[in-house]
Amino acid sequence: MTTGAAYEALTVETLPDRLAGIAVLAAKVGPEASAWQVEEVGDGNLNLVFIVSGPAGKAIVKQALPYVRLVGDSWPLPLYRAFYEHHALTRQAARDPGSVPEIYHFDEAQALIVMEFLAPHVILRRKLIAGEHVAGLAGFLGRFCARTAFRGSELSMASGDKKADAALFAGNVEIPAITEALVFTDPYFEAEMNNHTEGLGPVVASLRGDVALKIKAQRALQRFVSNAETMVHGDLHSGSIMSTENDSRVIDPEFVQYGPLGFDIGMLCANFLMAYFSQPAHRGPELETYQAWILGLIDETCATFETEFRHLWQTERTGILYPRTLFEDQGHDSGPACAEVLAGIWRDAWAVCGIEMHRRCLSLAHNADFEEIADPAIRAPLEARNLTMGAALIHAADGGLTAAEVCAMAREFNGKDVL
Ligand code: SR1
Ligand code: MG
Repeated sequence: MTTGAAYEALTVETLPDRLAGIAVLAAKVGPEASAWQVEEVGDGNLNLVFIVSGPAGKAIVKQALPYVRLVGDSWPLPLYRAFYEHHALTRQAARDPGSVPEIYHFDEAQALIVMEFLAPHVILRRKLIAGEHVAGLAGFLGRFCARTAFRGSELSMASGDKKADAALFAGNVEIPAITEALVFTDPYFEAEMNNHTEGLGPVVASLRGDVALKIKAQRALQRFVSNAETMVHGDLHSGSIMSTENDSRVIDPEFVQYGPLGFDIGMLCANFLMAYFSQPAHRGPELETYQAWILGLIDETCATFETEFRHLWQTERTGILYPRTLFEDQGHDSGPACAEVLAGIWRDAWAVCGIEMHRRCLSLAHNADFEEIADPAIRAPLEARNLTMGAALIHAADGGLTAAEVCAMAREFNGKDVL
């Protein structure tokens, strides 16, 4: 039993003995810890992830390491991120039931969460690289983003509850600080940990020389750190989603914080766009059809987000913001107010989208969509399309872009020889 003991990272060898006393884990996997099989499968940048299997079934044990796994112990990182991930998962489960894995047990001192083993789910990014389809994905993600955004904000929550939550998550300092630097700032100068594909030099120089772009990226950062509108997942990319051919869940909200309503959906769309731009290196004759499917995902995710957000506006607007007392009770339609809130969400979302497209090619943590293209001569021109579209998005974000316009931009950049 781990409770009360000083933190110690688990290994496949020590896990059965150390976690044997967790009744709910024994119930899920089997009563004899000596019969458990343990495999460490963490392929993310930060944590240990174990699959524990036994005669009764399987469970996941996720444990934070006291440093950034991707870099090593030269970059310490607080264990408290497991505490915030646990609280985020609890809230996401309440705000969008069935959207996240079930939590069985949380041990704060060991920074570990025992949770549902999702099967046969795999990381969505792997499916997008493999050219697989996921039915219902856009609807699921559009609803997830809308429900967690709306229900975590003062559009819905009592002001005191929202303030208490914002105060709770305000303690998550170092993890969002990674986003503040790696996502919003490092792409735009020669930061120490940056790297980019050879051959991209001219594109990178042009982005870094674009002062107006840097101002817009910093403005987006200002909103990210200062606009505590809702509880955001904080790292909603295709590696934070697990899917089968027709079911999906969101995982890994350790980057949770209070932030702009449009942050998660913006980051998500960026990862769809990067999947789109990388496809020529991964697909054969089905390239066009598959790329069209990815753009359809963006369109449908955003349309579902809007529909669900408007629905919640009509049915669950119980917070202090845009109250019925001020609109419906006065015989005034609140539709224009909802439209204005949505317009602000999309302004933030498309700016974040462009910035995320930049950081995944220029900053520390690249994504497999591009990284698994072994030949830099193939990778660089695809990344160049992605980078230049990212810049166009950031510049255009304030102009009331629609998802359809963003998809049209993607088609245009996909046909460009940028390098
Ligand atoms: C040092 S952590 C790098 C990245 O991994 C996480 O998944 C986040 O996306 C973070 O930016
Ligand atoms: Mg993660």
